[in-house]
Amino acid sequence: MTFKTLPQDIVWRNGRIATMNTDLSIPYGLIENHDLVVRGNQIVAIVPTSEIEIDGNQVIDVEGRLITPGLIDCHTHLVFGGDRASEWEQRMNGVSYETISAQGGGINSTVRETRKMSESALFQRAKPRLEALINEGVTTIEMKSGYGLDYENEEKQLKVAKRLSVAYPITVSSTLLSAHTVPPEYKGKADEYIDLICQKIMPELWTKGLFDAVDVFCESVGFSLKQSEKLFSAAQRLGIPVKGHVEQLSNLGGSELVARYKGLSVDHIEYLDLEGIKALKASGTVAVLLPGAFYFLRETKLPPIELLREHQVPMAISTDFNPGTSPFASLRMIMNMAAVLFKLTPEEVWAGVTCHAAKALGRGDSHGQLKPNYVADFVVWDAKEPVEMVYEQGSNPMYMRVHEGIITHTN
Ligand code: DI6
Ligand code: FE
Repeated sequence: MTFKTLPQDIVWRNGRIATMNTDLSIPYGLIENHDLVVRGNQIVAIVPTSEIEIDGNQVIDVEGRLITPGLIDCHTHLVFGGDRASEWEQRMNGVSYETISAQGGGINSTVRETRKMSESALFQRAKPRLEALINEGVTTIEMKSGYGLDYENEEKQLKVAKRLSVAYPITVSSTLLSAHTVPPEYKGKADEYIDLICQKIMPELWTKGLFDAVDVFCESVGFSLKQSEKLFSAAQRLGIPVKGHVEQLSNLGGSELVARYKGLSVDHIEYLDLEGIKALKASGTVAVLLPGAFYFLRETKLPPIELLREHQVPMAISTDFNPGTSPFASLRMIMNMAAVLFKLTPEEVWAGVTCHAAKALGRGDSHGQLKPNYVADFVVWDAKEPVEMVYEQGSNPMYMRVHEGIITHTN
């Protein structure tokens, strides 16, 4: 049967198309000799070149290059004030974390700096990082609050994320992470702070449409299981999807909690156990792996990759870009780390930054794969094989970048 295009369609021809279709049982869902047909911001067909009837369309010949879905960075703390380079220098010179904390370092130093800065200043600070990610092929990114820790400053961070999504050709998912740490004015009163989030920050900023999901740092140095559950049940009453920073430094059972609330993702999970994995499988929650933080903190406890694989829990990977534990504005480099440090296969790495990352953002039915009715977000690479983008670092093989059907970069 022949596919007939409409005059305004754009036909992408002669690509090796790594569809990342989860239902195709070929590596990377890679197909050749097919045309990718884009109508407006959507893919309408991927059909054999011999079975298409073209009527005055624009045909773009990519001359045998590789086409993949745009990269999705599903966990970042991109918007913040100040930096922690000097603090890190101290650490590298042997000063202990306790001493640095006692001097006012750590997360709360970023909170102080973020609170001081205006929305415009924060926007300027985030720009180069976002541009770096866009320039290497990222088309969807998640950004968390969590350095404001009061109503005004959490709102300010989320507004910056919104402004970035308007100023740049990129799709932004925003996450409320007010439960990142207890702010100084609530020291020793974590329960009261959780109440503030549940009663004011979350419902009011949700009503303003400033975020898409709620996150918590469930850890002995963050919030307890009980406090996390209180947050999740308040979120559930408002119909807000949840996710969690869990099992990063110890196993509190945060993954099972997220799973019980049918959460989108559990992130970090070095200390995840079999019970947690079974719960994730049952709830369809994505396991988000963050090798940048693992590397930067010189961790040695690996996430349970083999068990996740065995139980077919979808694994995503992300930069976790943040000033304290993962100052890496390169998802490509993180892809390499996921393979080398976490022993993911290159195909798993690709799924981790496309289809599975989309699912971690609740966008699994519209992003992260190349197939009809999906958003036309893709990258044409000056490469033949998907492994090349995992393997070589430092050079940039991005040849063209397409966001919502529109070419944003050409080489
Ligand atoms: N886990 C982390 O690794 C980061 N946040 C979190 O919940 C640390 C963020 C920071 O140090 O600023
Ligand atoms: Fe994080």
